[in-house]
Amino acid sequence: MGSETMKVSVIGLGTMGTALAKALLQKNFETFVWNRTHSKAAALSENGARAVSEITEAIRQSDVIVICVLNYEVVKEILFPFKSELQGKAIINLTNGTPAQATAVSEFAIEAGAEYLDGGIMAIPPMIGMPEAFILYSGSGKAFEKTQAVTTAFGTSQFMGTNAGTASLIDLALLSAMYGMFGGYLHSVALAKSGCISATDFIPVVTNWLHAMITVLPHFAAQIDAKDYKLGGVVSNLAMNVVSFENILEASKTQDLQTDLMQPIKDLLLQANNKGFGDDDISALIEVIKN
Ligand code: FVH
Repeated sequence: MGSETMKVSVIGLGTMGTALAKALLQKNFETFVWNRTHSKAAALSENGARAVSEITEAIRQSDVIVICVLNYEVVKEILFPFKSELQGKAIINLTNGTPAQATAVSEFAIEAGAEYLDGGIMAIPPMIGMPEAFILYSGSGKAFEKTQAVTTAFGTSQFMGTNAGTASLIDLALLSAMYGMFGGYLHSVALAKSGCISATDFIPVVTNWLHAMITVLPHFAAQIDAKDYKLGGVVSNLAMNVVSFENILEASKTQDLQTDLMQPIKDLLLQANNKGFGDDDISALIEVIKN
């Protein structure tokens, strides 16, 4: 179905929901919008959206329901009372949550006779509508096929399979990588600034370093998949990293910095060292993280 024939409702018009609705309007979808705070829906009328004041109306008007709200508690509050209205609809839930929450909403949708697609948005609102906006989906393959014009309007999509929880899992995995990098970066800036190097001057140094370290990840990935942390040759043995961490912690304390971000990594490295992974690459730390 093309954008000229498909009606889409967007439920939730926060920063992200508004960007999603605008992307649909740009592609000429007939777009219905509902938000708890009605003024946000009314504001989108200027862009051609059809603001509705009742959730039931948003559901009844369209074949495709996009929901993007604060969390899954809100998703349930909004959708669960209208189970009988959802028969035959395709639901695309782009709210951030856990795999278990995605699975629970998927089960509800299937019982209601709807097709359910769970999505993880790996982009910020200004990117929506551009190819750089990468969105992971999982759940109903039929819904993914049927709504391809909609998902393409949002950005670049990747279908991760029929387990509704997979998109959330990978979303959270990618966010973990991001928060780890942000946390490490912020600690590194605090150290640099304690030596009177401005955050701006530090940028080329730190970004060059992070780019270089990203190239080591495929080496670690091969070791992790093989459970052989010497595979391909050890580049950064774990025992040596424990010592580096002691230096980071000691210097940070001397510079009067909190070490709360870094201390847990040192503790995990020590655990791995004590378990006999000292001669292995630092990728062996995954054996401790896996519990
Ligand atoms: N913005 C971002 O950078 C990230 C990018 C990746 C994906 N996330 C996830 O998207 C979901 C929505 O995020 P958002 O940025 O739109 O969030 P807000 O601007 O804070 O809007 C929240 C919307 O949720 C509505 N809402 C909250 N509580 C209720 C409730 N009890 N009943 C009904 N609606 C509720 C809120 O309504 P209102 O306050 O305007 O009335 C907004 O529509 C989120 O999962 C991110 O993790 C965004």
